[in-house]
Amino acid sequence: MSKDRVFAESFSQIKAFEFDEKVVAVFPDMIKRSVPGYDTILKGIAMLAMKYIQPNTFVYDLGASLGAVSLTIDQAIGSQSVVIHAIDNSEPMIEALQKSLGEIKLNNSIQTSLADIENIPIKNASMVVSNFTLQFIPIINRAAICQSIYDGLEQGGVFVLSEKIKSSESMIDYYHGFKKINGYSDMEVAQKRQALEDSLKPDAIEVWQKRLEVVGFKQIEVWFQAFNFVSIVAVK
Ligand code: GEK
Repeated sequence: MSKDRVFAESFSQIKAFEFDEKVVAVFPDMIKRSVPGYDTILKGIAMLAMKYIQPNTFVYDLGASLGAVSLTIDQAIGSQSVVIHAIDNSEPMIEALQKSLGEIKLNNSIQTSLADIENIPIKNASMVVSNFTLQFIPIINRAAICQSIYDGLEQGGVFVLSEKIKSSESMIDYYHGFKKINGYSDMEVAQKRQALEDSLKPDAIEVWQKRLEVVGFKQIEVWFQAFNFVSIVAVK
């Protein structure tokens, strides 16, 4: 696995963070060292997939990146004639995902789309997952996407939403300590924080819970939290 050194050099000017070729090449290492509990969250998604996915339905992996969620779900549920829609608007991500899908045997079908998740229709879904993606959508558009997810789910279907959340300065400080333990320098942490400033806008957990309630979800539970990272399960 190639090591993430994207912010290891000192830059005189920090460009906005992008999911470009440089990031794609180190993405598995980056996400594991940056998201507390990433592997546990994938296991939780596998468990929820086994519980909620119905045969012959659609599953949506919003902001699929290199397909970790789609592949985990496919493995977890076995052959169920499900179509997993893996959607991402980064061309290098989708190209790398397509390449790796060509090399493995799947139980179900994974269909990749290079698209903005704000423009894709969601229908006949038994599971929708956004594993750290809605945080990149403009805040003003988040309610509408939650509504389209709710509307596209079958009754009894599940939405799993993982997000970096707005939190206290002390929690952010603890999180930066976690990144240092994972081998990032102070400079890398500071430069990444600056690069993400405009693109990743965290909402408070209460804001997310309310938004999910307003669109119609009845059972909304936080099933994972570490530092300023959470994963919520919402059932229709
Ligand atoms: C994982 N889920 O490994 N439309 C489509 N894709 C988008 C959009 C958008 N509007 N905005 C951002 N993305 C993955 C990790 S990463 C999280 C998800 C992170 C895509 C973007 O290109 C990137 O691949 C992904 O969402 C977010 O479980 O890097 O913090």
